[in-house]
Amino acid sequence: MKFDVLTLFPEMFSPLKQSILGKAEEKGLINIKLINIRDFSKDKHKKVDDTPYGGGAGMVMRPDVVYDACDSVKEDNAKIIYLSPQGKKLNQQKVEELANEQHLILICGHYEGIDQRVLDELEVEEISIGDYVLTGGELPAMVLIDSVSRYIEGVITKESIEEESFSNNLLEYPQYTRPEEFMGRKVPEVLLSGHHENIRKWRYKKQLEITKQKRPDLL
Ligand code: 4GN
Repeated sequence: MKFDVLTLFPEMFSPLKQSILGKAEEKGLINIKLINIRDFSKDKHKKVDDTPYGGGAGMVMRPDVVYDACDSVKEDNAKIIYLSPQGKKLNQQKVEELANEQHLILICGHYEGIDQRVLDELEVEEISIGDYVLTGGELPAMVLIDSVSRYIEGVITKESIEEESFSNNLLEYPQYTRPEEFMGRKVPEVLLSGHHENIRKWRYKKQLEITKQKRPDLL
């Protein structure tokens, strides 16, 4: 999976070099390219934004600069995504769909947003990570990259994907590790029994209980 990220702040993406995603990129399972939108400014001061027509607060990112940045990475099979609070809400199903793509181009807006004409011209798909406003699209882009990368073969084990929350529309069962007793709290007996069928049944019962208690809307 190839991710091309168009941003004014490429340094914000250093967390993706860590841990599981860092390993995945080293192994060549995912490829994250950061494109600095500012590099496509034709202005001698490298200006990328201007005041909004019609007046109002803040600055708007220019369509020509964003277009040229996108054009530098665009291929026929690429899906172009704009991270915005107005987008369709990201969920596990959407994540799975996106993981089937070959090439995602993620556009990160800043300030008051991007000139509408370039978003229309590029036929972007607008995606939101939740109903709140952030200072830029960078954190949402990282959330999307992380959630999608988990579905790429080899990034995490198949079992982890299958066992996780939402895969059967239930939340996960509780996990325990050593020590067997912590501050007077014991690990549930069945998990020490080695009886795989009983463990499976107990975990499923817990999933139902927890989902009913914490997220009844999922049932
Ligand atoms: C996306 C972008 C929130 C989301 C954003 C979200 C930057 N905030 N909920 N902020 O996924 C104006 C320009 C706001 C882009 C946008």
